Amino acid sequence: MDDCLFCKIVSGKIPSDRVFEDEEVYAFRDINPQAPTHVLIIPKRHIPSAAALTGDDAAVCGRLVVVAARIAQECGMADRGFRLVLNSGEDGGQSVGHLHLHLLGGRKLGWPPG
Ligand code: DGP
Repeated sequence: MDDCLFCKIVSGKIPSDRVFEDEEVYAFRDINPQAPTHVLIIPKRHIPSAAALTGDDAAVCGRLVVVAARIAQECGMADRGFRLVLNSGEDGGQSVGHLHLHLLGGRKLGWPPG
């Protein structure tokens, strides 16, 4: 997708602070961190949102979660805990139209979300 911000990050047209990359998944630090550790884990293939997911996306979605857990372990957050967030659509607070899983940790997180 030529006009997608996160596709441009995956292709390197827009710089990012990369944390992890494989054939399917890219992870990078959020530009506006909401916690001491705030990483976005995204599929390299353009998927607009959680609302657009189909059965064909099951494997890559599982991969996003596994990569997030691995990053959490590497950042030393596995014992104290962390949060995975997937915002979808306007009411869900999604501001970038490319599926992304937030990994947040390094502080006590409040609940419920705003
Ligand atoms: P959401 O609101 O769930 O759609 O989250 C989008 C996140 O993307 C938000 O936390 C800020 C982050 N973000 C937006 N633009 C950029 C960017 O250019 N670089 C990086 N690293 N993060 C971005």
